[in-house]
Amino acid sequence: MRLFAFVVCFVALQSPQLALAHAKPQVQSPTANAIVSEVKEIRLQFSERLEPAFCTLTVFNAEGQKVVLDKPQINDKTLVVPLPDNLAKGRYTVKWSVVSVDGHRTKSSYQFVLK
Ligand SMILES: [Cu+2]
Repeated sequence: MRLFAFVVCFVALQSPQLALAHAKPQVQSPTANAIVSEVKEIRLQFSERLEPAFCTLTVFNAEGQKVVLDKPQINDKTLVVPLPDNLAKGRYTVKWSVVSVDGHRTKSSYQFVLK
Protein backbone atom coordinates (compact mmCIF):
# COMPACT_ATOMS: atom_id res chain seq x y z
CA MET A 1 0.00 0.00 0.00
CA ARG A 2 2.87 2.31 0.79
CA LEU A 3 4.49 1.50 -2.54
CA PHE A 4 1.24 2.26 -4.32
CA ALA A 5 1.04 5.68 -2.67
CA PHE A 6 4.62 6.35 -3.65
CA VAL A 7 3.94 5.47 -7.30
CA VAL A 8 0.83 7.67 -7.44
CA CYS A 9 2.79 10.55 -5.96
CA PHE A 10 5.64 10.04 -8.39
CA VAL A 11 3.33 10.04 -11.40
CA ALA A 12 1.55 13.16 -10.14
CA LEU A 13 4.88 14.94 -9.81
CA GLN A 14 6.03 13.92 -13.26
CA SER A 15 2.94 14.79 -15.28
CA PRO A 16 3.14 18.60 -15.09
CA GLN A 17 6.53 18.39 -16.79
CA LEU A 18 5.12 16.15 -19.51
CA ALA A 19 2.28 18.60 -20.02
CA LEU A 20 4.77 21.41 -20.52
CA ALA A 21 6.42 19.55 -23.37
CA HIS A 22 3.42 19.60 -25.70
CA ALA A 23 0.83 22.15 -26.76
CA LYS A 24 -2.18 21.81 -24.44
CA PRO A 25 -5.21 24.08 -24.65
CA GLN A 26 -5.16 26.59 -21.80
CA VAL A 27 -8.15 28.63 -22.89
CA GLN A 28 -11.09 27.31 -24.93
CA SER A 29 -13.87 29.55 -26.12
CA PRO A 30 -16.59 28.38 -25.93
CA THR A 31 -15.46 26.13 -23.09
CA ALA A 32 -16.05 22.38 -23.15
CA ASN A 33 -19.70 21.47 -22.45
CA ALA A 34 -20.68 25.16 -22.38
CA ILE A 35 -24.24 26.17 -23.22
CA VAL A 36 -24.06 29.46 -25.09
CA SER A 37 -26.68 31.72 -26.65
CA GLU A 38 -24.26 33.21 -29.15
CA VAL A 39 -20.99 32.12 -30.69
CA LYS A 40 -18.99 33.98 -33.35
CA GLU A 41 -15.76 31.99 -33.36
CA ILE A 42 -13.86 29.13 -31.82
CA ARG A 43 -10.77 30.36 -30.03
CA LEU A 44 -8.16 28.06 -28.50
CA GLN A 45 -5.08 29.27 -26.69
CA PHE A 46 -2.32 26.72 -26.25
CA SER A 47 0.61 26.39 -23.85
CA GLU A 48 3.15 26.33 -26.69
CA ARG A 49 3.70 28.18 -29.94
CA LEU A 50 2.08 26.44 -32.91
CA GLU A 51 3.28 25.43 -36.35
CA PRO A 52 0.52 26.94 -38.54
CA ALA A 53 1.06 24.56 -41.48
CA PHE A 54 0.15 21.52 -39.37
CA CYS A 55 -2.80 22.79 -37.32
CA THR A 56 -6.42 22.00 -38.11
CA LEU A 57 -9.70 22.71 -36.40
CA THR A 58 -13.04 21.42 -37.61
CA VAL A 59 -16.49 22.02 -36.18
CA PHE A 60 -19.27 19.48 -36.74
CA ASN A 61 -22.98 19.88 -36.08
CA ALA A 62 -25.12 17.18 -34.44
CA GLU A 63 -25.63 15.53 -37.86
CA GLY A 64 -21.87 15.26 -38.33
CA GLN A 65 -21.71 17.92 -41.05
CA LYS A 66 -18.80 20.37 -41.12
CA VAL A 67 -19.92 23.91 -40.36
CA VAL A 68 -16.51 25.52 -40.86
CA LEU A 69 -14.74 25.68 -44.18
CA ASP A 70 -12.12 28.32 -43.48
CA LYS A 71 -8.63 27.42 -42.34
CA PRO A 72 -7.81 28.43 -38.77
CA GLN A 73 -6.08 31.74 -38.22
CA ILE A 74 -3.00 31.05 -36.13
CA ASN A 75 -1.04 33.63 -34.24
CA ASP A 76 1.73 32.37 -31.97
CA LYS A 77 -0.17 30.20 -29.41
CA THR A 78 -3.71 31.12 -30.45
CA LEU A 79 -5.92 29.44 -33.02
CA VAL A 80 -9.14 31.12 -34.17
CA VAL A 81 -11.84 29.90 -36.53
CA PRO A 82 -14.76 32.19 -37.41
CA LEU A 83 -18.21 30.57 -37.44
CA PRO A 84 -21.08 31.26 -39.87
CA ASP A 85 -23.59 33.94 -38.77
CA ASN A 86 -26.64 31.73 -39.26
CA LEU A 87 -25.49 28.84 -37.10
CA ALA A 88 -28.47 26.65 -36.08
CA LYS A 89 -29.16 25.82 -32.46
CA GLY A 90 -27.85 22.48 -31.31
CA ARG A 91 -24.84 20.53 -30.17
CA TYR A 92 -21.48 21.10 -31.86
CA THR A 93 -18.25 19.15 -31.76
CA VAL A 94 -14.90 20.92 -32.05
CA LYS A 95 -12.06 18.68 -33.26
CA TRP A 96 -8.56 20.06 -33.24
CA SER A 97 -5.10 18.79 -34.06
CA VAL A 98 -2.00 20.91 -33.66
CA VAL A 99 1.76 20.64 -33.88
CA SER A 100 3.78 22.79 -31.53
CA VAL A 101 7.18 24.25 -32.41
CA ASP A 102 8.88 21.27 -30.70
CA GLY A 103 7.37 19.05 -33.42
CA HIS A 104 4.93 17.17 -31.20
CA ARG A 105 1.32 16.69 -32.24
CA THR A 106 -1.56 16.87 -29.79
CA LYS A 107 -5.23 16.47 -30.64
CA SER A 108 -8.56 16.29 -28.93
CA SER A 109 -12.20 17.21 -29.29
CA TYR A 110 -14.92 18.67 -27.16
CA GLN A 111 -18.53 19.76 -27.42
CA PHE A 112 -20.65 22.79 -26.70
CA VAL A 113 -24.32 23.62 -27.16
CA LEU A 114 -25.78 26.64 -28.92
CA LYS A 115 -29.14 27.30 -27.30
CU1 LIG B 1 6.13 18.38 -27.02
